[in-house]
Amino acid sequence: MNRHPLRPVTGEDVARFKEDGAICIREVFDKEWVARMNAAVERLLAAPGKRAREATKSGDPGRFHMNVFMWRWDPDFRDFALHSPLGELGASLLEADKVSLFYDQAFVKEPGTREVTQWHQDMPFWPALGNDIISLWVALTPVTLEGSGVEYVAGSHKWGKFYQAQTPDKDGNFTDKSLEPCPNFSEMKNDPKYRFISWDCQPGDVICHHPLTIHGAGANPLTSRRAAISVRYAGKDARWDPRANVMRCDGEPETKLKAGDPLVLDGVFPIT
Ligand SMILES: O=C(O)CCC(=O)C(=O)O
Repeated sequence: MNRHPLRPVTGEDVARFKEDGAICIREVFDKEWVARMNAAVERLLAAPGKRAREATKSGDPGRFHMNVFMWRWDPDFRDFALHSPLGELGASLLEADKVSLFYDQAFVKEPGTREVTQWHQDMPFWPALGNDIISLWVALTPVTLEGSGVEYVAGSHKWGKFYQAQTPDKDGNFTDKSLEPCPNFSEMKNDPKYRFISWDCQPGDVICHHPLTIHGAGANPLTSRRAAISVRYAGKDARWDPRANVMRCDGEPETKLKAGDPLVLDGVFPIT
């Protein structure tokens, strides 16, 4: 299993990431990693644990499963988040010497799943702020736009917008009414003001995005599973910011960190 990305990140990659707020880095993982993490996802689906979210409406076909903080209880997810090429990839794109692990999240859409991932930004969901946080969305199955590939509005991380969070299962605990809802960018596909970017992925490819880049994904009408794990890492300017209406983190960081502290904490947000 490879410990470093199979090809180095280039200066051009860093520049493209800064410009668009999203980039696809190909072949980060070897086949052994992909097989190991697909097996880990299979186990997760069978025994999802206490942080699972199922966004499939009752009676609908398929299954839209999400989960978080798997690294804290599953050794394979732990190795994947802490001892895989991801830390180095995140640090390279953030131009940091080292990064800390913020959290990991699984996104699985079984064949026939109708539920979409609405257009959103990530940061409004989080007890964190900062420019130097990166999400590394690792494709574990072949992914096409038609089969729920993630699509991004290029450059939207620089708009100065902070849209209301809305989870796919419509959890009201995340709704900060003082924020504007995120528009439905699917209705703006022909508007020349916006540039939409997406990538067909092979297992082991990684889409890397900034926490304010607007993104979303469609249903999965295909006959095969779409599975990805998004691992989020924090760099230099990332700060703990425990606002109301945000995600709760495992490991009780609220008892040890105060607002404005760096997003680093032994055993909770560990350095990779
Ligand atoms: O895979 C998906 O459907 C959504 C992924 C996502 O929103 C993320 O990784 O931040």
